[in-house]
Amino acid sequence: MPDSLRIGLVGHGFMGRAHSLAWQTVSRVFDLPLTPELTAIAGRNQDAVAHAARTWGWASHEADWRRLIERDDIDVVDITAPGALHAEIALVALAAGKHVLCEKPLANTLAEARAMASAAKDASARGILSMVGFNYRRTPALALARDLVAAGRLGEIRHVRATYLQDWINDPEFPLVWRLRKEEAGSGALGDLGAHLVDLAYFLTGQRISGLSALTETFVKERPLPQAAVGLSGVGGTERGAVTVDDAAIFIARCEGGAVATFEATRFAPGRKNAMRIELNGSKGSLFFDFEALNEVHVYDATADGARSGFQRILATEPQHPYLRAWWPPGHGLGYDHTFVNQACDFVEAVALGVPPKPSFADGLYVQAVLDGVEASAGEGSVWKPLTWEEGI
Ligand code: SOE
Repeated sequence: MPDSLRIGLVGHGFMGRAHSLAWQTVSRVFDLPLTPELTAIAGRNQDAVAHAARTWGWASHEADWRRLIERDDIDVVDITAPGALHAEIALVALAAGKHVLCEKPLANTLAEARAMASAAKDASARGILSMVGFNYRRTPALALARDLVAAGRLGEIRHVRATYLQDWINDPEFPLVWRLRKEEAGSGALGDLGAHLVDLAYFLTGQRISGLSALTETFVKERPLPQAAVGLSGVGGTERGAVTVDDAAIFIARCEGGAVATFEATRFAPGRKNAMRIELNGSKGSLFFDFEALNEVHVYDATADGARSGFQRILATEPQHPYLRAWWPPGHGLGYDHTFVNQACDFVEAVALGVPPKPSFADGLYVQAVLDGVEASAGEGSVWKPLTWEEGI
């Protein structure tokens, strides 16, 4: 029986649930050198974290993440708390000699991300490893797309075209949850959705962004406070608060390898629930991926016989495709949750081998620098060519 890897999870929201499922499942699917154990989960709300421990199979629970990190029966700290807590928890965990998996984006600010990347580099010299949870990299079709680009199948990459569209706050009466407050979330659609696009563009092409121009918009400027918050103030449900993050972020960029790119992240695309799409155009061909059909990647070979040209739909479910060695027979498909199980597999294998996993905190710092650049560019009003025209032309 492989040795245990004792996990301590911080947070019990959507990501806490996804990570719990992944830790429960990963050693039942992949043949791993270490077996993750769900040792403890930490959260501020005692009733909620006790319920999460029972429901998701954690052996114990803590009211304070600091107490969890102090325990000598914890090897890994998995951070799924809101972004405002990422830096403090990661720095304390690394100093305590715990391996760290931190949800994306790495931090709420560039300064925090720099401190985390520096601490992770020092910790790595002591054999303490860390990774950022850009889970979409673990979608087999996207991992296959990366391999095709790395093998030169698209030639020189000239365009990256990435969009991530949701609509869960299109209703102006949706309450002012933590993701809509800068002090908790750092940014809005930009950091929550745009961070995935920035990381994927680098993951797929190996090219980093060297410069950009951006705009952001907040369509709904204030919202009703969440009932819990109102309850605390004792006032009836009429109190409202200011939205302090972007609802949408759009930016154009140049990449180090010569590609030009467009990025769009919004939570105001009615009907688009989790629609992430990325397309690459190169000198020898193109490919596109749409998360709403996440087992497929479509590839166009510009060097093929014109009479037979067209996009080829590759169903990334063959045993030789990334991660599929452990899953189902061809054509049975994977889902969103499998990206977290695949992520847990990569993390456990890296820890067992003592090899720094990717994406590293340094990769997370790069993404944070792009997010910071977008907000700086948007804040300066971008380089806009004002357009005027005379009526009746
Ligand atoms: C909310 O927008 C969210 O849960 C993101 O935070 C995740 O990263 C994304 O995978 C799904 O949507």
